[in-house]
Amino acid sequence: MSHLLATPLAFFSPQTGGSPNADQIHGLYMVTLYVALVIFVLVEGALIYALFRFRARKGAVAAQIHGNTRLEIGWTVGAAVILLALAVLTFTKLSSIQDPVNSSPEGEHLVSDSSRLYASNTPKLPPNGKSLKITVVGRQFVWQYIYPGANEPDGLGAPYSYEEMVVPTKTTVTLNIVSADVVHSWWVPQLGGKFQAVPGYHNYTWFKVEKPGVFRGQCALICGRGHARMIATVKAVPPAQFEAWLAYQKKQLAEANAQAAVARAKLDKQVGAGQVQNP
Ligand SMILES: [Cu+2]
Repeated sequence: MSHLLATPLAFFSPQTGGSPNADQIHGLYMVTLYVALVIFVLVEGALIYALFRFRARKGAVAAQIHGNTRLEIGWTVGAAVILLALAVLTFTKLSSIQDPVNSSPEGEHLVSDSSRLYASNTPKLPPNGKSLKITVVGRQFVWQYIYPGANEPDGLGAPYSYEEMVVPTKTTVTLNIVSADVVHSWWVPQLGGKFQAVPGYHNYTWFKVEKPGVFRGQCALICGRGHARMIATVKAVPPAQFEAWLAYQKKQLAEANAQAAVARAKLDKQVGAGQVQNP
């Protein structure tokens, strides 16, 4: 029964399979969907039965009924009990959605103590406090990702990428979501819930991808003319491949900075240092 229903129901349910928090959201949704399905069948079944059984016939006189107290109390209490049960279930599952899990041994060497780098204590951290921190910057109209590995304590020289975020599998990634201009919304459905990128605020979420894959998302809040182009891709690769990629990004950035320094020096000579704006 459940697998027969699985395909059509997957159409109505949140995407899943990328990260444990997305799986928990999906599980919770499915419980509600099954309960709703049973109620739908019962209500519609009773309606169709009544339409057929009590349809107009020659000589038939409809019974005049003025309410049914027991029935009315019954469906009120029944609905309240279902609502309460779903609320209790949701609250018991909430921590497994919000709280990151530890990284697997394969990703252990990529994570670091996350608590000390946050100014506030709002972000949820894994039990061991260690995660791979990536800052997500929403800007009109592209997502930017800043990775650990800065040369300076103030964060300068950190590797970054646009649009496609590369992450290691088996590793708990915590996201610090910010905005450089207007409000955007970070959402890669297979990796969990939706979070707003608000100027001046930090929002935090996490995911942990088990198997290599590509997960797609899209800015989920209209943020201006280029909103439709503001796509997001998360590419999960094995930890070793991630390290190689990160090293390559750093190398490319260093090379680009070196070239820029040469160009800047040349410009200084030509027009004088004071004339160069935004070097
Ligand atoms: Cu946007």
